[in-house]
Amino acid sequence: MALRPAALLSVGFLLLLTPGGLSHKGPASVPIRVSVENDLSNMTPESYSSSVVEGGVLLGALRRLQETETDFKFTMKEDPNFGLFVESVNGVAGNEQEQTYWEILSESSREYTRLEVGVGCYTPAANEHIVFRFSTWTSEQ
Ligand code: B12
Repeated sequence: MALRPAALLSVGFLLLLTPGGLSHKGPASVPIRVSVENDLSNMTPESYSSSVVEGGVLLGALRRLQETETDFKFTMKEDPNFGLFVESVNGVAGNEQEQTYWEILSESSREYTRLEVGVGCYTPAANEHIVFRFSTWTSEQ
């Protein structure tokens, strides 16, 4: 049976009245965990919960974390070729002379995988565990 124009209009109004019916909800939020490890300075590891918008980059989660957690802070510098390089986390900065830097890893079942891009490009998956580990680099890296 074909719906008459009046009936179609009523259905349209009902959809508009339904909570969230035709409204644009925006992208979903994806939870992630962020840990900070610094064995070089013998610091207690810290773990935080954050989130990115679906398809969003890790940088978004770090910014959100910095806004909500008083004990999490980070700084970055911009590289002309590769984008954003994390210089310091929680007040500890990498050092050219000492060959230290913040390595970024993804942990799953105690397996650590080094991210292949920086925080401005990496898209975390839901419930991913990102680890910032203060590390030393060698000239081969
Ligand atoms: C050496 C090196 C490093 C050294 C740099 C130390 C130093 N002072 O030399 C260290 C170990 C610190 C490093 C770290 C990382 N690196 Co690196 N690195 C390199 C490598 C092998 C050579 C760079 C170089 O010396 N070029 C010669 C000099 C003369 O040129 P330059 O422009 O001055 O080099 C600078 C930039 O390359 C910068 N840099 C190095 N790595 C990275 C990574 C990012 C994301 C940024 C923004 C800048 C940057 O540091 C160099 C010295 O200042 C390149 C591979 C390549 N072929 O370029 C990868 C490379 C640049 N690194 C890469 C990555 C992914 C990382 C990390 C994110 C790895 C990780 N998961 O931790 C981290 C950065 C984390 C953070 N804190 O933000 C990727 C970048 C890919 C991308 N599209 O983003 C590359 C291309 C390797 C790859 N996967 O193929 N890296």
